Amino acid sequence: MAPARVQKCSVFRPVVIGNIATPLGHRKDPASDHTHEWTVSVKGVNNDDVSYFIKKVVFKLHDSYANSARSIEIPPFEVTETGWGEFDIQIKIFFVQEASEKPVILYHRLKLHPYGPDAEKTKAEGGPVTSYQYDELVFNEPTETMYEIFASKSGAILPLERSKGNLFCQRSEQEELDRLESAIAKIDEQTKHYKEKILAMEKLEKRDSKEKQDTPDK
Ligand code: SLL
Repeated sequence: MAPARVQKCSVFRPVVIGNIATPLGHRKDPASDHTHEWTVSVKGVNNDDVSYFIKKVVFKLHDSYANSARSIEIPPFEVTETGWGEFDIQIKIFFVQEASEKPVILYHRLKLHPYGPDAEKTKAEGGPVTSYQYDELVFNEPTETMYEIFASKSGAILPLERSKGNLFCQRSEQEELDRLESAIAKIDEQTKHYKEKILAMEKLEKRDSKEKQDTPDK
């Protein structure tokens, strides 16, 4: 029999997926083309436990890796490897049996090389490169058992401020909203500007064609 579900209820849990990569530097094996060591992971924000709702994670690596589907059944849900190239990692998240949910598939582009505004600096220092993204797993109408489990664990509320090791917090969320708001205002302003420009051009064109009509051919 299908498990009873809590109607009209939605519960979410934040997760952080991504990778850290470090150049091998002097640890590089001259006989191998591998240049970096990296770890891809699925974690809770602030390293919160996620194993009460995630049962296992299957990381599907590039086919150039032996046993490219890595199934991790106990936390931490992560895979450490060495390699030379960046590629998309398919991350299939399986939930605990009580959830009675299908697995969810997310993707992460493995990053080895510095990017963004500090790229040159990070490259020069040879420091680690990180690429993490925040996501929310949503449980619509969770089973009653799962609802009880969620209710017994707090975990949907982000910390107020950033800390070493955790970038995702209420402040970063607010900063993102502020950036979106100012980007929208900028686009509105540009749209207005171009609309006015088009209207002015249309007006000119109308005037020109009217002038042409009014001037009889000689
Ligand atoms: C690229 N499309 O060309 C990507 C492929 C492949 C990454 C990246 C080594 C695996 C191994 C490795 O880093 N593969 O030797 O086991 O950049």
